[in-house]
Amino acid sequence: MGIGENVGENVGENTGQNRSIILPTYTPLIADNMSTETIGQEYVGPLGTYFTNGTAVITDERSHSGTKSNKVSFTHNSNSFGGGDDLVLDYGPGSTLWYRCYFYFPSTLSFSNAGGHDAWGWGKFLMMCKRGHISPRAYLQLTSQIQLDYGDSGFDQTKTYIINDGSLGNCTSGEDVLPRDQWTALQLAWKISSTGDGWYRAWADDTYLGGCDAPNVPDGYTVATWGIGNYWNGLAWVQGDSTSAFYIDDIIITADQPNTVDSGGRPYIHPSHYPSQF
Ligand SMILES: [Ca+2]
Repeated sequence: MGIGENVGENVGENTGQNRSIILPTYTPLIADNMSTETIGQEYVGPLGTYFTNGTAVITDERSHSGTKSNKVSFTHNSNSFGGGDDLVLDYGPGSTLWYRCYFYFPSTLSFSNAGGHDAWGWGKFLMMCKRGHISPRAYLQLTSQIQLDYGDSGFDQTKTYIINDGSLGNCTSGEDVLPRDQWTALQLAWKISSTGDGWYRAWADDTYLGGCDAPNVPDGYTVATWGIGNYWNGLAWVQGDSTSAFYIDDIIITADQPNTVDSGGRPYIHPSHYPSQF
């Protein structure tokens, strides 16, 4: 079963109160539906310190819950940065962080790039790392072939991978194609360890994309920084009829283990969980 085939009526625009199978009982670190943000202004985040460099702006063009979402834009032939922030506390070995966002990727959105710099077709999306954006960083990445225009073969075949830019290669199969023109929940979890029992796991809606062992973190390494669409390394490729903006809504980050599990019994933030439920 592919991403998006099993979400049924849980996904749709402006659904707001999607049916919840089990209400959340955990306490999140971040839960943001953009309701306190100002349309037309840069996203400031729940702590008021989110850094976007002008690329993330609140809009009412579409939303997953309520009336607002965060519209992230980038430009052709440029490395773009979707922004990031730090959590209040730091999380070291023994902690697990789950990080979930809803994304809306238009069918015209280009995930392609010019092929420069060090990313080679990767859009670095959900990101977690040491406070101050210090590596090694864990990413749920979205990838595409280089220099594709809208309509080119493969343009809509964007795949998902987990990587760690310290010492880990791709750890998911990359067989799952990202849905377009619908809200999709992407989620990355990281069990932080220095003793060999760490892991990464990823989901799209309620589909488990895969996971792998996480490298031991260095001495003194803790996780506090989180980022979205954090960055378009390799220079974005926006040519022909392709477009360069996507939407984010309903962010949840928790170090308190979710009380819902996927079909394999793995704890995760259920797609039906919303910031307004906390
Ligand atoms: Ca919203």
